[in-house]
Amino acid sequence: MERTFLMVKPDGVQRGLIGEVITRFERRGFKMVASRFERLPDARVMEHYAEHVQKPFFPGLKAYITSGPCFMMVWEGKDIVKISRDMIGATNPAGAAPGTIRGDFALEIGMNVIHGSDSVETANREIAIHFKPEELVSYTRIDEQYLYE
Ligand code: YYY
Ligand code: MG
Repeated sequence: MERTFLMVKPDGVQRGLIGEVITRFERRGFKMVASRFERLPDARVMEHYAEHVQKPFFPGLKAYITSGPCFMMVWEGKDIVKISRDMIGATNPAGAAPGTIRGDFALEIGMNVIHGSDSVETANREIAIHFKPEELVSYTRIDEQYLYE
């Protein structure tokens, strides 16, 4: 089953949106398989955002993402990478559709509430950066027989 890495960023944590984010993914039928609440160490920020380290916005991004704790999660379900990106909405909340997390809760590109992996390959890379294999819990959700045909 496909997995993705999701992270409520410091603005989402400070604004009390952890529960809102979890509820949206739970109700869609996805299954949380790992989580951790922590302030990200610098080294892991560099690894996580390796593709952005050289970009002009990176110093601001690094300061923001380490400004407070994040809520890190691994979620599982059919087509979760694409569906979760659709649920999260466009990177710049100004262009994020209403009904998406960013479209409902954010205004600016920097503080956009949540991170989600953008491809299956990225998801596997990001899960490995933030979690050990033994931290991922395998279990059956009781409603799976009414979610999967
Ligand atoms: O995957 P996603 O979070 O939607 O966007 P990315 O293009 O990967 O950028 C990561 C992160 O960097 C974005 O969520 C906000 C921030 N950022 C920024 O502050 N300014 C930009 N011009 C582009 C991205
Ligand atoms: Mg990205």
